[in-house]
Amino acid sequence: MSRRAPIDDPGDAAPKVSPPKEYAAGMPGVTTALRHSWEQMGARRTALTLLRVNQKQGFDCPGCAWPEGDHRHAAEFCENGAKAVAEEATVRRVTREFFARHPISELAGRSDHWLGQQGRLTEPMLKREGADHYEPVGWDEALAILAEELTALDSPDEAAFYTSGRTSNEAAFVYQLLARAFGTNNLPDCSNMCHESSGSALSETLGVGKGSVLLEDLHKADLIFVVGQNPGTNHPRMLSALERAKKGGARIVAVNPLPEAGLLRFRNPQRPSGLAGRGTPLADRFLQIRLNGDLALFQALNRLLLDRGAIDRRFLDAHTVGLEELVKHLERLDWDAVLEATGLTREQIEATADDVTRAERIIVCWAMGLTQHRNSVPTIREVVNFLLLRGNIGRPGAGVCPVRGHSNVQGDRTMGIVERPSAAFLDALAAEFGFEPPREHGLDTVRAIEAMRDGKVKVFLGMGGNFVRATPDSAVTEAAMRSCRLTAHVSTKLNRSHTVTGRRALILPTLGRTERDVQESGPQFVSVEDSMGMVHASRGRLAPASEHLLSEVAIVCRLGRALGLTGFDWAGMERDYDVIRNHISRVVPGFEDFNRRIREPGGFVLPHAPRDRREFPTLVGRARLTVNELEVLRVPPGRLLLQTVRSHDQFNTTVYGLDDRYRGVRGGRRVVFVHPDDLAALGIADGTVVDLVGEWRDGVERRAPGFRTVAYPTARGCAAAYFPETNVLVPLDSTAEISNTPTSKSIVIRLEPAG
Ligand SMILES: Nc1nc2c(c(=O)[nH]1)N[C@H]1C(S)=C(S)[C@@H](COP(=O)(O)OP(=O)(O)OC[C@H]3O[C@@H](n4cnc5c(=O)[nH]c(N)nc54)[C@H](O)[C@@H]3O)O[C@H]1N2
Ligand SMILES: Nc1nc2c(c(=O)[nH]1)N[C@H]1C(S)=C(S)[C@@H](COP(=O)(O)OP(=O)(O)OC[C@H]3O[C@@H](n4cnc5c(=O)[nH]c(N)nc54)[C@H](O)[C@@H]3O)O[C@H]1N2
Ligand SMILES: [Mo]
Repeated sequence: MSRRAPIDDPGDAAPKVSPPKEYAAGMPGVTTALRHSWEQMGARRTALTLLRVNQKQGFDCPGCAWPEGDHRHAAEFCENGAKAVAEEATVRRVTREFFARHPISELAGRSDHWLGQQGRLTEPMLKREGADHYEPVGWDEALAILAEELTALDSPDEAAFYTSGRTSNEAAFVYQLLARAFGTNNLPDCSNMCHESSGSALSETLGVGKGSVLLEDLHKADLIFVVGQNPGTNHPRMLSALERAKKGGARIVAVNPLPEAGLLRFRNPQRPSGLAGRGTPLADRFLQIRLNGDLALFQALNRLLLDRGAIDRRFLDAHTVGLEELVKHLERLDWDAVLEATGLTREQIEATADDVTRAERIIVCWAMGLTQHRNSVPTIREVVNFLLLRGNIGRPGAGVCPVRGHSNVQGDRTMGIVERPSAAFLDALAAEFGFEPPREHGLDTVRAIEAMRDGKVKVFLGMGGNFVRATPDSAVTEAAMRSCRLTAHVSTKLNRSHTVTGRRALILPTLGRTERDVQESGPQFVSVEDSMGMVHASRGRLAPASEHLLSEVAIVCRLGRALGLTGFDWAGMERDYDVIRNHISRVVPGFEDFNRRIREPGGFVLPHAPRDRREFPTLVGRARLTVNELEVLRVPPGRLLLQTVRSHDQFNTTVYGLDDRYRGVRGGRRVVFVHPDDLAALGIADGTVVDLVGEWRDGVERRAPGFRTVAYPTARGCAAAYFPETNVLVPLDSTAEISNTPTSKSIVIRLEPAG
């Protein structure tokens, strides 16, 4: 690890800090959105592009997976959606001259922000063995090299096919088909680092690994929990739904170690009064929980519901198993452990239970604050217990709401991007295409890194994403990538993964959501599935960033041909995406008559048995209440528990800018938020520059150098800093039970004054 700050962000060393904001969006949000867009696109392109985001004839916002309502505003986007669009629709370009000027070794020292600012990739590039530069290469040659390296492997399982969650349904479907036709289920994806824990917990307990609520349910709920989520930054349009729920009388309970601005107050930029007014207070109750305290909190609430006889016996008898064991377990609840784990008082928890017993329709929303801990799966199972106890699944205004990240991460899974496919899915694929797909389970993200490290995976192909920056244990992961024979990335923008290469490397530039996709049969559209199981079409209108771009679908189909995978209609699927959709309609349940229904305005909603019929397709045919052991995560004295979060100015590894407006940070990202009393106890002043040093059982020193301490009202004993700068601290083998998700929200660290 180098101790120097990134060479191109001089301001990064000295961020300016002011008190955090108490409300989200409103006028500052609108002006920031427009400033970013103008900088990247100019005024005319800004107007043309932003007006088409999330419209029924437009393109799906490439930002988050929050659904669009039925009544769309002319401007159905948010500040951060606008930044995501501007990032893609930018007029800046990365050309062959750029790569001639900048050796790869130099690019590897640039910050994520600088790399992203260079603009859109314009033509395929190849790094030959031993070279320190990328050079232009034609598509045919690029795909021939990829095919040659894949074919030369001793086994198809020596390849890994990664996917990030922006890939459309059509591209995802052909991509998983290609991997399986080639012979492997090695399909790691960003979900492995994201909502895998939710999928694991929900499939086991409810039989479906997705959320059970629609947007209108949020409007009808009378109590909404927002747990481990920062919607003001990451799902800004969710605030409109919460505001509407409140107008209808709902109460909101926010559970978070940080007093996030978006949870406290909201000024709706879609309404004139929202720009200047005081805005709507959102959270009625703010539970400032310690990191990792949520299992304890929900267990305590469940115990109180039992004590008060406030459970729905009829529902439980008719639809669930496991009540007796759960009751026995909760009777032994250790309140001291609950208070220690949560950092809350018994009164706060009792008062929350009062909210619960008064509510008829409850929804629990959550995101990464619940999914990225060692005990995430048990924690989410306990949330399911909580909802089941009062019959809050499968009726209007109630249910589970894991809020997804990438705009099509849920759809990619539905299309078969999963390393452990079900037998039913493989059977359907076999029947449709007349081949025998591999049955052995493949590698998830963490296992793929281990396999590269151990020389067992030698070719890496990334469909989008930024693998070396998004994954944990940066030093280990970078070495693993460098040991590959070939690393190749289908990308829109330059990122760090292009600079940490195997012996040979390829950059395969592709169309973005905002762009026209014209194939031999004419203009194409693609489809996506949002966080609530709504499937709809997305059509780009802008001219492609370069004439040399291919769509993701075209790249995959041409690779299929280059690999000589016969018996698949690669050319036909590339020519006309309707052909792909016809295949999907026969393979994936819920997509019957896909081509007709996707053309209906607004699309269609996928079936969800628990939501629609209170049927639970688990192994036992009923919803399962589960017994989850409460273990308090104790941190040694003088240490803190660190969570790694997003600033307001980034999309995962894409850094838009160096500000985090709501948290009061400007002009820098190397900050660590710590409670003032913890700083005092450690004898470290606010504003001191420290190294963050990870402590893990393997004794390896993991150090993230040069972070400015910021005294901040977070929960005691907890710290927060931004990812990806802190990924170096997340040990590769520190993962969640069952889901194997890196524990990016609970890392034990110490602060060392920088030398
Ligand atoms: N603008 C923008 N939008 C995005 C993204 C982006 O980077 N930028 N990323 C997209 C993606 S892929 C995803 S997955 C989502 C992520 O959306 P979020 O999950 O909102 O993202 P994080 O920044 O990881 O924030 C985690 C939140 O959980 C809280 N938290 C952390 N640990 C705990 C805990 O133990 N308990 C509780 N109760 N709370 C905790 C943190 O304080 C923080 O508020 O957003 C998506 N949308
Ligand atoms: N420490 C820590 N680590 C984390 C997290 C955390 O909270 N803390 N969060 C995790 C989560 S939730 C996630 S989802 C992962 C994200 O992991 P990834 O999905 O791998 O990362 P992104 O930063 O979203 O990927 C950005 C890149 O995608 C490419 N791209 C953008 N649009 C397109 C497109 O339309 N097509 C193609 N082909 N490429 C495109 C661009 O080149 C861009 O540089 O990170 C995880 N890592
Ligand atoms: Mo995510």
